[in-house]
Amino acid sequence: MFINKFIHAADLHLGFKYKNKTLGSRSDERKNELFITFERLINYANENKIDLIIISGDFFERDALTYTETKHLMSIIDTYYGNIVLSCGNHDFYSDDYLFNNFTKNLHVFKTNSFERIDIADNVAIYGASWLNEHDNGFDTNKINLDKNKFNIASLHGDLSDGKYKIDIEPLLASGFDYIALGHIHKKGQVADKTFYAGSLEPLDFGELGEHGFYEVDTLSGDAKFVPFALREFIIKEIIIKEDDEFLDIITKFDELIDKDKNFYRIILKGSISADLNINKIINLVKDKFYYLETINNLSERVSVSNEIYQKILEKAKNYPDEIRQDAINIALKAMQSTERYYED
Ligand SMILES: [Mn+2]
Repeated sequence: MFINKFIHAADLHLGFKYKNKTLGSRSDERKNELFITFERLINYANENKIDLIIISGDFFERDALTYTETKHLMSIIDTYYGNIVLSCGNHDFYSDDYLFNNFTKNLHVFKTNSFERIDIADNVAIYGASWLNEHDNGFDTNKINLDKNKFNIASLHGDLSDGKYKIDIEPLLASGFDYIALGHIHKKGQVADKTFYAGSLEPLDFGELGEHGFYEVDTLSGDAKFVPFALREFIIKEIIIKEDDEFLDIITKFDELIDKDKNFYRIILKGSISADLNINKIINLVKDKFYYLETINNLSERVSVSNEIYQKILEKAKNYPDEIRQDAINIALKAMQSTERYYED
């Protein structure tokens, strides 16, 4: 068999539980969507004739995945004509009682923390290692003598910078791999020569902004193309409200946000708002346009009195002692404000 293309994905975290319902009423739906996207990934690979999927760890949540979910996962894998190669991460570390042992023919799992080689095609060699416990794995990553007639892939789960998840990338770079597939950091991107983090396939929370998906790698050219694939994005945006913004201006600022019916939005409200306007009422009016909306209110309330009245208050306050002057001004402004509104009505 000859493999033209393969997919590098990581950090699917299937079975992930939103403790304390951190995404509110969308928590259970999001958990389910992680499975849906894995199924979409398999369909994508089937439709595009991609023979190989490499998953660089945290495929599932070892502690959380239920028996029913495990069976569901197996049934999805069974629909794939190609092969999946998994190097386990800290969330799905390998042990003898591993869930997937002896269940699926086309799922190949690295079973030690030193490099093993899996051959599933004539032109490709896949090296990888797995986590054997939750902490302090200590990969053995020595320089490897590669068969340069093949496209050599390495797959690992960990962090290139210091810390307990550290992996030493130098021996791998020195070996001359054609592609190094990493997992653990949930943000996609190239981090060294031919070395990529796929990022989480679906972002899990507001700590994982931006596009999410997988890399599709061509074994002839060596090109790695990022394919955006996640169903939703987590977006944090500021809305700045100006003192003279009126009700409709503020509504428009919410309306202008894109894909409101699809993405997870966290809006940080900044600036100042006229005291005549109730921001909570406005949020209640717009929130139905959003799939998910949470707001952080950093607004300062503007007191709306005419300049003439404001100057009068300042004039009176001059006679007050320094310590209480500002408080007196605020109290007077609040009082005048209600009076003004009364007459306006
Ligand atoms: Mn992870």
